[in-house]
Amino acid sequence: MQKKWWHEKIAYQIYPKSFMDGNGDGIGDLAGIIEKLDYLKELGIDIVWLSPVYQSPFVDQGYDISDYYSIAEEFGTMEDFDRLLEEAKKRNIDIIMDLVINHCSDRHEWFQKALAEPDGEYGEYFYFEKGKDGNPPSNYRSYFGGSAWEKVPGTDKYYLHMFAKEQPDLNWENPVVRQKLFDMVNWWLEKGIAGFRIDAIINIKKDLNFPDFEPDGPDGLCACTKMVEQAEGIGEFLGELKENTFAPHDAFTVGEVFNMKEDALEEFVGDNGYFSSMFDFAPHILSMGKNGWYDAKDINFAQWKKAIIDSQLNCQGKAYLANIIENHDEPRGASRYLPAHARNKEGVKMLGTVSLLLRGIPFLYQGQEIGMTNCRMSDISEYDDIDTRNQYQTALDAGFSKEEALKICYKYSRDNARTPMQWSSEENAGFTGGRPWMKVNDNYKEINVKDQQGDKNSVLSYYKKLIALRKSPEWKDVFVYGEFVPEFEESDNVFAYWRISGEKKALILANFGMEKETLKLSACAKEILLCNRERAGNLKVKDCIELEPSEVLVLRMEA
Ligand code: TEU
Ligand code: CA
Repeated sequence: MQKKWWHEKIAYQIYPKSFMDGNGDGIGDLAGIIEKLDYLKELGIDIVWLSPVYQSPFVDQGYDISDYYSIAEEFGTMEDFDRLLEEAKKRNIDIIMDLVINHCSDRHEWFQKALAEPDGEYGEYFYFEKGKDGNPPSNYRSYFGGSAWEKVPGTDKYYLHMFAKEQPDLNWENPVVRQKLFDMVNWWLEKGIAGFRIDAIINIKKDLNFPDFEPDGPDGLCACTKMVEQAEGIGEFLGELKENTFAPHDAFTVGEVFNMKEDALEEFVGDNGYFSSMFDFAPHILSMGKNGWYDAKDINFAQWKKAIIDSQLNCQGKAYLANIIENHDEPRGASRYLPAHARNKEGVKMLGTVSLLLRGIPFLYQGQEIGMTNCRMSDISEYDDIDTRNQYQTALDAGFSKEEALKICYKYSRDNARTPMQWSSEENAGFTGGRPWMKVNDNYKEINVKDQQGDKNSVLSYYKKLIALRKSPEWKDVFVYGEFVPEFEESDNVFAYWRISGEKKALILANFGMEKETLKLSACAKEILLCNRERAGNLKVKDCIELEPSEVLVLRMEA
């Protein structure tokens, strides 16, 4: 593969509303992010992805944009944004924005104009379709539940919204819409951002016949993704987007791509792909329920390990994926991928190690580096997320009690990752001097940045070492470009792999089991590069290694 400027980078996702409040109104903001740039620098971060900071009514936390050219007043001003760019640049940190162009907000000027004159120019910016025999045009269920079609008031038409009804889908078939979006993307790139994380992008291509499908749930509807999966021709849109915007700026782009057609990997993210990279969601989709969170399955170690290994092997030499443990749509990895006995400091370090040393660009999510966990809420009203409310209701409709439905949210809610960042053991975890917009996790006194900064055995201190190892001049080539080779694949408890670049070889060994594991190595271990426990520096038996439960080792192996 061709080398690219971003291959060696470590990225970090900020969820602005919950990162740091700079002005005491209880909501995170740009000033707060600026305050914490030194913290990110010290951690070893090179690229910051900002979840949406555009003007928005926040029905879906900023993923419903009402003006692509302004900053939400909750977060600050365009001057604050420019200052953020400048301050980041001083520290050699690149900023990438969230690009939400499958849909906009129903408060966006385009949609307002479309509603005012459905048959006019702006009606063509959206999918306005006639209903069928008094019903919506088709039987699609939106991502957030209920029909994906909503009546256009005063007409016999419906508009399509794959997500909330306040998020009307933009009509990508209309060249005027595409041009306006391209202009906007270029405007931001010219401002000096380094690229974008691209939201829900697979949804931009529709099957314009909007066919009905066999219902797949008790609501009699079918997932709108069915239509997306059979729509042909997304490549033309994505190619045009890239050529008109990203390519001339040499931008870094990472796609949020679900439901991609098989074999489209290189077309999407190969050397000449539409995007630089895309997230590897293979481990995350394992626990997706058929009808919702209520029938979601716990992660099974063997399946999880296999999903990661398969992705790694599948993209080797073809693509460079973006690896995550969690993001703003997922529960916390520490509460999800670790078996119960390993849900502790050492386990969190182990999970971080096996993830960050994979081939691909690591994206940390705020709080992951201190081991933040899911948050227990005492009532559904404590949740803000639109999808959590929907999933709670779906569980009730399926016959679960309120208590059970709440438990389900505790496991899977998107708000698990959206509680305020835990900066210190002070009030509100040091996130705000005001009243936080969302509950702070009760465990902030045990899990917070400040305490971990002063503790050389903390998760945070370990993450710094881990990132430093990955970026070290000596090991960079191995961890960035080296081959990935799984090891001890048949083991029920051990996750292990090699990273190999020429003569240089590293072996990563992690024991997710409850018992000690003795591993017979196929080569001699020369040195411990990193370990999450105290080990007396030297290796006793060099071709045979004992691993304690929740222990992870990164070894330099004989050439
Ligand atoms: O998510 C897109 C997506 O496809 C969903 O799988 C989403 O993860 C799911 O609804 C989770 O419950 C993106 C954003 O990451 C998400 O935050 C937004 O809500 C969504 O797009 C709409 O913009
Ligand atoms: Ca604020």
